[in-house]
Parts: sequence; C-alpha cells; structure tokens
Amino acid sequence: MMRLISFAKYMVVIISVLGMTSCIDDEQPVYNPVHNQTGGGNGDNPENPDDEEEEDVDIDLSKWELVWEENFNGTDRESLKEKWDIEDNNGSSSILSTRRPENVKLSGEGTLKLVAKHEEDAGKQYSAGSIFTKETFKYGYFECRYRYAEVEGTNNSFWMFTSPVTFEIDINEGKYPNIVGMNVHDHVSNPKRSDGASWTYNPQVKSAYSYSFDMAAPIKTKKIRFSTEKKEHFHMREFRIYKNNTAGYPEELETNVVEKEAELGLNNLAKTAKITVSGYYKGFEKSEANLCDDDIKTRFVSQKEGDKYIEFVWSEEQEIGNVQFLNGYIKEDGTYDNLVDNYKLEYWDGQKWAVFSSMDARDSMADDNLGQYHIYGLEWNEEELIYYFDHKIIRKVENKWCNGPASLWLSLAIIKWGGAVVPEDIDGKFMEVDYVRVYKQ
Ligand SMILES: [Ca+2]
Ligand SMILES: [Ca+2]
Repeated sequence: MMRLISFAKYMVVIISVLGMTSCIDDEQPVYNPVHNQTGGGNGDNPENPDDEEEEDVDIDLSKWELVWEENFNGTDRESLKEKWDIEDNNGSSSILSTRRPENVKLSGEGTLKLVAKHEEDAGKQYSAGSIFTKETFKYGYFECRYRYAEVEGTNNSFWMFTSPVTFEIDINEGKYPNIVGMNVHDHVSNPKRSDGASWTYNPQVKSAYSYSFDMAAPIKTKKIRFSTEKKEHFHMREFRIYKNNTAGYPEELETNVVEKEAELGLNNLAKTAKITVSGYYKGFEKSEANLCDDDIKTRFVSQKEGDKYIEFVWSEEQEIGNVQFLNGYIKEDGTYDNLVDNYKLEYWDGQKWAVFSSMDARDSMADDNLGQYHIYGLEWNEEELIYYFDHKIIRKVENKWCNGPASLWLSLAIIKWGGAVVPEDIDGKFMEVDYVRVYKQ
C-alpha cells in the first residue's frame, strides 16, 4: 500500500499519503509519558483517510442545550472576574514564563487576549497569562474558538482541571504554526497515566512514512546523501539503495525484504557503504547500524540541533536505480510519528551534490496555520472523551478516570518544546479567544 514511485531527476515531490499526520516533537523521541499513546488508541484512527465514520462525525449542536457561555464582550479586566479567576503566579518549573494578570486583556472587540512578554520576572525571562472558570463542569460538550499566538515556543491551551488536580483534559495544547495536541492525564496514579496524541494540522500537505524513488535513468555515483532541516531530531528506520534492476524493487513495507531482494537479485547497497551521520540524539549513539538491519522498528535518531544528514559512500562507483527510506517511529497503536516535513536526497556527480528528490511541506504549512481561528471541542461523558477540531471528530478515547467536576482554563505559556524560542519574536504576541461555550444534553 501507500506507494508512490518515481520521477525524473531534480523533480520536487510531495507525497500525499496520510489524511492527518501526527507529529510529536517532544523532548524524548521514544516514549513520553506526557504526550504519547499509552492506551493503544481505541476509537477512530485519525490517520486513516478511509475511515468510514469520518463522513458523519460532525457534532450536531441542535441536540445540545447551551448552558454557559463567555463571549468576551467586556472592555475591562475586572469584568472578567464575574466568571473567571485570573492567575498571578510564577508558573510551573517546566515552563519558561510566569503568569500575570496584566497580560490578560479584553480587546474591546469581543475577544480575550493572553499576551506574552519578554521580561525579567521572578527569575524567568517571560511572562504570559492564564484564566480559569469559577464554575466547574462535569460531562457535556465544551468548545472554544481561538487562535494561537503567531510565534513558536508557545503553548496555547484550552484545558480542564479539577481542584485539587486529580485529572487534566487537554482539549487542545496548541503549538504554532500547526500542532494540535489532545491529551488526558491522571494526576493521582503513580506513575501518572496519560493518553494523548498530537497532529500536524494541514489539510493539503501530508508527510509519508515510506518513500521509494525509481530513477528515470540510473545514477552513477560513489555517494548518496539524505539531509533534512527538520526541527528537532529525525528518525530513520530503514534506508535502502538498489542497483538499477529491470526486475524491479521490493515494496518499502515488504514484510520479508531480504527474501524479496534475493528473488529480485538485489542487495541493499547501503549495507556495503561507509555510513557517516550527523550527531546522535542521546541514547542513540552509533544508531546508524539500525539504518540497514532489515528491521523497520530499529532506527537511527539524529541530534536535535545543527546539521542533520546521513551519507553513504562507496569506494567504487555504483549504478543506482532505486532509493527507499522509512522514517518516523512506530507508536504502540501502529501509527507513525515524527515524520520529516522536509528532506533532500542527493548524489555526488563527481564535482558537486545533485538533488534527485526533495520535499518541503514547511511553506504551505505557514500559509494555513493555526494563528487563524479554529474551534476546539470536547464531548465528555462517563464512557468517552471525544475531541473535535472545527466540529469534526479527530480523536476518541475511553474515559478511564475523568469523573469529577473541573474548571475550564485558557492559558498561554512559553515553553521549550514548541519550536524555537526567540525573545524578540515572542514579545507582544498573544493567543486570542473569541468565545467559550458549554452544552449539556
Ligand atoms: Ca532498522
Ligand atoms: Ca467573542
């Protein structure tokens, strides 16, 4: 399945495979108790564009009764205090900002602004803002129309928390330009349980986890190079380079590639090359051995900063007809994560590097980012948590531990794991909220 082959040299290729791809760019490349799957993803698979249920999953609000709303029509901060408490604290140790009332503003045009500032405050370099409802809610449908602060390094949150905190529902923890993060945490058990997922939002541009390139004409070279400007680390699970072969090539996801190669009279030339890589992510030292071990689960993980590449070098010239790679890592539910959103494949033509395939999803992502308004929703009942994006279901999980009254929170924070933190870019940017609504059935 999911195979797209081949093109002329130098052609820029964007491969469309997944309906929505997940992309967790977190501190840890493997299992992260805060942001990763634990439950094996019950319910709809948001990555499966063929999901039959997808057609009729819109929330039907005519079946719900509006019981609470905030439209932010006031002009002064004090007016908020009828329904909301405003945080004034140093923020948790995991974030880079404090939270101050001065950063909570009503625009006078029907919106709330949570403003980020670059300033020395209580030992931190930034301040931001956060509010939560005085009223608590248990079960119902909750939604918020808001847009992210248009800058990386921010967490733009619409949350539910109990007090004291026993559980947390992240209706969305959003990161600019286009990460939607929906999660649920149990703060009572030890170790804490979580069940979360993140998506890269973009309806047009999709990344794939496997690629295969047939050369229009065989390439003669001693060197092949893969590189990416992906933020954070990249994961490469398998890399295959084949000689020109009229009998064809294995499928990237072939379950027994070694057998198939033998059948086709092929060897993976990556195995005979000297492999050079950019730095490693911690815990993945010398992991280039995983690039061609015929196991799609083992992987090379690059360093987070600086150059990110893999180079294959042979002492003799090779005639290459096909290159394949499988990237990202496989989550417990079998879906793939942390896919590259840009790459270049090049060969050495004797004088210089020449590109034979490249992909860059970054530009078009910026054209349709979450700095524009979208509606983030949660249907919460005794059995399930159902997450909505613009009224469409994108996630369903079993409700295992959220059965008490919780407040709704709106919160902006400066964080280390949401892209580059650039002080002058962050200063003055704001998360802007149009409304919050609560419905009961
Ligand atoms: Ca491998
Ligand atoms: Ca409004």
